[in-house]
Amino acid sequence: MGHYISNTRDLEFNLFESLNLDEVLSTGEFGDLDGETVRIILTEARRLAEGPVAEPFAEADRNPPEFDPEAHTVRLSESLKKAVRVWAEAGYYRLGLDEAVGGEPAPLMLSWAIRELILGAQPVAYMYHSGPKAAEILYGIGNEQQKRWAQLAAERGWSATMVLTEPDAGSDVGAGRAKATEQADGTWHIEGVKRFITSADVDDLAENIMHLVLARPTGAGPGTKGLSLFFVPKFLFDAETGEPGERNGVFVTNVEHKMGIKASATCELTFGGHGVPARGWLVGDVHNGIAQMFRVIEEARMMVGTKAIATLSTGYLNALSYAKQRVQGADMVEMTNKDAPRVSTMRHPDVRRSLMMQKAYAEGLRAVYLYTAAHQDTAVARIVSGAEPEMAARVNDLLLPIVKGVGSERAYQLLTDSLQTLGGSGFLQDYPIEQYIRDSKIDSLYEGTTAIQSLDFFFRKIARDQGGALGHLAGEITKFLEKPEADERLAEGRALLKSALEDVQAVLATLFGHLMGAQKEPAELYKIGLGSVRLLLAVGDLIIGWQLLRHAEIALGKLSAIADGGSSDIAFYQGKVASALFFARNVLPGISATRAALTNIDASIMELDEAAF
Ligand code: ST9
Ligand code: FAD
Repeated sequence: MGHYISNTRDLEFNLFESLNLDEVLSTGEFGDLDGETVRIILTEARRLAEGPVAEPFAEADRNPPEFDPEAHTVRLSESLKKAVRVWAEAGYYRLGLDEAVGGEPAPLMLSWAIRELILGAQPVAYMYHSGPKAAEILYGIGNEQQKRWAQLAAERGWSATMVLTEPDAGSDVGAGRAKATEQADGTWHIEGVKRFITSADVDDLAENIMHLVLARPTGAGPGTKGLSLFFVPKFLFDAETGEPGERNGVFVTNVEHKMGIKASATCELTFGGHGVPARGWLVGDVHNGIAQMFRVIEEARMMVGTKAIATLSTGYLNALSYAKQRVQGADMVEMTNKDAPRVSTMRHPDVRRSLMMQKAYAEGLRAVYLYTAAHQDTAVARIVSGAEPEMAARVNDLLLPIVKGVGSERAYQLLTDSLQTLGGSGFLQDYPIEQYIRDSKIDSLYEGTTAIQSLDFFFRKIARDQGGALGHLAGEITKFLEKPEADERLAEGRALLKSALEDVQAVLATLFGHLMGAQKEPAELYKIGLGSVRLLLAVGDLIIGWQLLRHAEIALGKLSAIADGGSSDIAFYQGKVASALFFARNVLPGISATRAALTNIDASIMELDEAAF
């Protein structure tokens, strides 16, 4: 068996039983795609992901990209390239992609469900194949000529990068110094050094690379608003056919050695430093770089969160499989009987506690990213939460830092529990979990660290939105709590969810108090900075708890409808009910502790002399 264990049963549950995919498809918004076809697609994509795509996971890790400093090229392992090609040729990436760049109509929640499979099986393969998505974005924001180039790029299978970070500009993108100088022919010359650029070279996976680059035009102002977005191809190309020609002046000048995702080429990229100008084209003929780049960033943040969640899911399922087989010790109730039969570790309460926590977070976070994806299509959002198009976009915006920030933090935290389930064996490279942990640590770092996600969440997604999207979600949670026909068996879970909602509202009220207070006393802002990550995690737990209880209610309904006592679905639905109640009883009360800690935030550490740390 390969390393990757998918959970397509849960994906189907989310899509069909929770998010009403059949009703969504019956609107006709997505052509003649039907439920049966979706199930076949999921089965086939799973087969590919668990099979040839997952196969070189460890090998690609042990044989990372090799950099040739003379030629400025990167060599990738052959087996990894094969996995990338297998996935690309299967064409699942076309689902939900704009038809103008070769896509096919499909709800984005289906597209993300399929992306979970590759992100769990071989995440770097997904990244090496970001070209079509980049082409879609360029098509959306480019001028007429650039739209045509985006189509050529998609047809010809070019790959892509997003190029923001510099040695002195990481979280603070606005500190970027790469400069752009306009030429007489309307093109631009880009100069500067960017670092940590993913897939800046892809060996022979693609004939050309579209670098989407932020740089500051001569005379432009400071900060992010002074940055513009440039399309900089690796090779200059025939504008009509896309046929690559001369080498453009953008070269890989280093490849990093990393803790994880070693198979991903993380490169230093130098523009205009090798005697050849790096020619770029101003995207859309407008100087609006940061807003344009955020189209790419939003896509990538969703990807990173889904990657983390996919990894947690396969980590949990690997741990579960091990615990069912590993025999060690006696059942606790027989702990004094030295002749008692030995049992599998799955019988030990602490192993069960840990596995149930992993299951609850893996499935709860899956529900959250798919609920978010449901708000990326207006027709779907209306069915799922009654959100009109404008509100659907705001809900998606609000949830992105949860998917990315909470998804990555919880996945890394819980994956250490997956490893622990295997005891010492988990520490070995014979099992995939040590690699999962190394590979997933990056998810809380790139695309904006967790601190950055939390600030985005509070200041932009809540305060600037005047609580609109949050109010919509809170309204949905309240509707669930007050449903007249609610199942009594979930009464305790509902009560715990209700107090979690109240706790989160109290934390928000406290932080808003500091925001108001900052008008008179700017240092009040520190209190928000000291509490924002805990707020993000608390809201994440609240939404996970709500989604799990919603799922439990659906499961209880299904259980009473199942006549055949032998159905394998019985265990699946029972698991849904058990994990929802477990999460409500064991995690949601923790939000009260966050409330207590944040009610009276002590900001004195901001006054403390650095020498005292
Ligand atoms: C990275 C890549 O880490 C990781 C791996 C990628 C693998 C894929 C590689 C291939 C990609 C190819 C592309 C294909 C497509 C994608 C496929 C994915 C696989 N929402 O608050 P202000 C805008 S890359 C929307 O004042 P500051 C907005 O226009 C490196 N827009 O910010 C706003 O103006 P306004 C990732 C937002 O204080 C303007 O920014 N690096 C949002 O100037 C200014 O806003 C990071 O993520 C938003 N949430 O700057 C940097 N926020 O207000 C992290 C801002 O008028 N740092 N805008 O609307 C930050 O995010 C900072 O908070 C900051 C602060 C830079 C925004
Ligand atoms: P810093 O910004 O120096 O942050 C250091 C610490 O300070 C963090 O804990 C951070 O949370 C905290 N911090 C910083 N500012 C604040 C603040 N205002 N408030 C609170 N805390 C703060 N970039 C690209 O452009 N393209 C890519 O393709 C790409 N791929 C990458 C791949 C890898 C493997 C890696 C490691 C990075 C990649 N990056 C890429 C860069 C990545 O996005 C940055 O590393 C990230 O944004 C953080 O920037 P930094 O590393 O400079 O950390």
